[in-house]
Amino acid sequence: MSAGEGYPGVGRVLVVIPTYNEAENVRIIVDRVRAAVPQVDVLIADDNSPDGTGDIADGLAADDPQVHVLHRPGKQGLGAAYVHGFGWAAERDYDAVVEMDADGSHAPEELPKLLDRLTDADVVLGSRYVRGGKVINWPVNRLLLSRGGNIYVRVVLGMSVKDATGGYRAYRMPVLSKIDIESVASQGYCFQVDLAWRAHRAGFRLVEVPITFAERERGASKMSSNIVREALWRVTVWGATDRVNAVKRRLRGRRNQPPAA
Ligand SMILES: Nc1nc2c(ncn2[C@@H]2O[C@H](COP(=O)(O)OP(=O)(O)OP(=O)(O)O)[C@@H](O)[C@H]2O)c(=O)[nH]1
Ligand SMILES: [Mg+2]
Repeated sequence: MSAGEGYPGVGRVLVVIPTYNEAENVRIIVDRVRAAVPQVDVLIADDNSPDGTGDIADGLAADDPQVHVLHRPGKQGLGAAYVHGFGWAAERDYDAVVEMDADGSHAPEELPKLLDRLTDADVVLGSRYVRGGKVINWPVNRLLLSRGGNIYVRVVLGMSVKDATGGYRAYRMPVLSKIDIESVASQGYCFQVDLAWRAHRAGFRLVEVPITFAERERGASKMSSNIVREALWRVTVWGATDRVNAVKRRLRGRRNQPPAA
């Protein structure tokens, strides 16, 4: 079992890192996390990467009792890997989980900033789009897609989060059980919006802290047009459902009001 003694004010923390073909990155990211915040444990959730990422991860775990590996049967998307990893954390009584990409876009050196805010929040979102947040080395089309997507999410869902698609986050464990994480089917970017939206609707306290997001330097992106289409479609459906429910509630309230004297 892990040796992590816990982060002050938060408790036992598991950093879940999903990987698919990240052989060039996995050792670097794990080393950076362990050096930046020695109290936290790491779980690599690998989807049987053909490039041998899982074997490298096994080597890291063999050398360090705070590093663990979840071998999954095949590529099933980022969302499924996180749901599996969070279940693994719940079974082992962690107090909080962190989402982090393997490609170096999320700097482990910024993790203390996220965990420090978790002492008075339920969910902490690493945010590129609050004051002090930055994006480094992204082509203009990628930045426009991300900013546009976040504006769409804000307008359609009416949620005041500035960066709902970002994937550098910390959650207290009770949030995940309350929002029924096992039932989340969204993948890609949509997985991030889905979790923020569920936590927001359940009344949890979400806070954003500025992060510097850097484009990956090694390995290939798994971003695709399907991921964008999925997000657009699901967010639109959630927003429409929410509006319809609000109207129904208003009508029900009016019906239950006593007639004017
Ligand atoms: N286990 C697992 N991990 C995945 C899967 N798809 C992506 N990942 C991982 O999720 C993280 C984010 O994926 P990226 O390819 O960097 O996608 P992105 O950050 O949206 O795109 P870029 O900004 O272009 O890199 C990385 O650590 C990937 O290895 C998957 O199907 N299964
Ligand atoms: Mg990336």
